[in-house]
Amino acid sequence: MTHFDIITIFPEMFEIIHSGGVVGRALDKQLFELKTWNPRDYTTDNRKTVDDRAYGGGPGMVMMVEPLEKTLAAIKQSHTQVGPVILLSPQGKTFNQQMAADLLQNEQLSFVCGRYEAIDQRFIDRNVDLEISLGDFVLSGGEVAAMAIIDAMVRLIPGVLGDKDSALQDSFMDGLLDCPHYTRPEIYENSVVPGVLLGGNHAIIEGWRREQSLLATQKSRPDLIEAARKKGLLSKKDELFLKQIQT
Ligand code: 9D3
Repeated sequence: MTHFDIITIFPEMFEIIHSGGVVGRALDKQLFELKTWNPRDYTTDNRKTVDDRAYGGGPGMVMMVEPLEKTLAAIKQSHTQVGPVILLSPQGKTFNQQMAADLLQNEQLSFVCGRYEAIDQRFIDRNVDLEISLGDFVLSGGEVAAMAIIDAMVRLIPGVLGDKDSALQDSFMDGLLDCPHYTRPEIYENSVVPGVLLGGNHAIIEGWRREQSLLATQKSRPDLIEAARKKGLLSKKDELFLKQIQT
């Protein structure tokens, strides 16, 4: 069972994980364990200080080494087997589905959520094994990123999703974007459901869905088409369809 240990000065943000949804249910079923650790609990001054001004000047505060390192020591003491220490950071490697699967091989993971402008580099150099970013945009801290990563990982734990959802996940793993989906009513105002989906011919429906996936991927993520091609995931029929739509 994977143990997620999260270092954060905002542990309340993680309470949302317990309430409802696929991940909340997985927690109830004890399919993984999640614990938050607050660096303020590992301070020694009356004000519980975890940040200070930057050497060299400049705006913004920097998270101090000692409270973070003491928190990490407490985490390590609480486990017989410890895994990598991951810092959520805009400087990190961009997260993806493959990283989610790879990280799940660990029995325990420690996530460090930064706040303020930065973390003292000595904490990073001495303790962090891997830095992960969600992408090129600015968040207020690492907490939302840690939740996104844990959500992606928990979905991959056996027993968390039903069989139907697992199959869906596999189809995402073939590297293309999903096709459009429809449910009742058949006509909404003037918008109709594509006729092919009402015909009941499953081979034709699957062919249409594949084409729609290729179309959606070509339109918003052409890089994924090229990646799928390199992995040999595109058939002759797929290539013919892509040639047809490029004009
Ligand atoms: C605007 C502030 N930046 C100065 C150049 C530095 C900065 C410090 C702290 C930017 C963001 C943050 C807080 N972000 C994260 O902790 C974070 C993050 C993100 O901002 N974007 C994408 N992924 C991540 S993972 C953690």
